Amino acid sequence: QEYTGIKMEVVSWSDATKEIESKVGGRKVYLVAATLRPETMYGQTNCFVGTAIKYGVFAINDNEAFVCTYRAARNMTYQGIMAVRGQLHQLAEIEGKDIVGTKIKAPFSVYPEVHVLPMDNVLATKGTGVVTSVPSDSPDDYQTLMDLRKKAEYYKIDPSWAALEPIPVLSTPTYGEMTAPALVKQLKIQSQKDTKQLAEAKEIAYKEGFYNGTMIVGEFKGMSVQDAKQKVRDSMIAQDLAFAYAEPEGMVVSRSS
Ligand code: ZZB
Repeated sequence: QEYTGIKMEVVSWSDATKEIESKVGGRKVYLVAATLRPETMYGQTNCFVGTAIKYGVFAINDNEAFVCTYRAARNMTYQGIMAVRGQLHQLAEIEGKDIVGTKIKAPFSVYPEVHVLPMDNVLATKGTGVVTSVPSDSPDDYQTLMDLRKKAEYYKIDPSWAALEPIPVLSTPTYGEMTAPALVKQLKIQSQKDTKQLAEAKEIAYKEGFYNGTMIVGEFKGMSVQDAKQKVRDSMIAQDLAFAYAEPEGMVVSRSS
């Protein structure tokens, strides 16, 4: 599984993670989100972590550090991402619930800065354990964002962190410019706990976006999603806003299986 690792630079830590700053040796710190949809990055409104997941802060070199699961960092040491092959240098450990509220940059997004929010369905065993959120095109992201808005207090978030509106990124003949909200409505999904319907919605959204989608924002506006996908990815990587991250064979656990 070839992901794109999106580098979301920390702008300001949440109250519960303020002490991290003293542990990173002046490095720039990035939350790293693994995505299969680099072409949708224009529509990021927030980022998700699992509240019960443990994350590490790992040095990449003298200047940069990544926040992700230990498992993902370990994999990265064999992919030329860290300075020394096979060697992991952990600077700190953080719990997902504490990262919530941190403000980070969202590269290529219409919204330059976004907040970290909690999601029930983040898997510690997939990608980096950090998920960037594109509510226009990901049913899971859209539904979770709606849940958070409805029950901000229950989820222990400041409502303003979930206030950014979904941005139309691509257009499809069947679902228009907001594929995810359209599918959530059509499949009568009520909350992020409706995991079966969400898996189905995700499948449909992937296919519809990939085979029939046209970009309606950004540098590749007017281009088919099939053609734009790699170009957006290459552009992000060339600007050092992203990198290739592969999940070793047999380690991929899909929410839909
Ligand atoms: C942004 C994005 C925009 C995504 C979209 C999807 C969609 P898959 O196919 O099951 O491998 N993801 C990544 N890591 C995790 C995790 N640890 N736990 C839960 N979800 C995770 O799914 C890959 C996608 O699942 C990734 O691509 C990421 O969300 C999420 F418009 O990144 B995506 C129709 C989907 N649309």
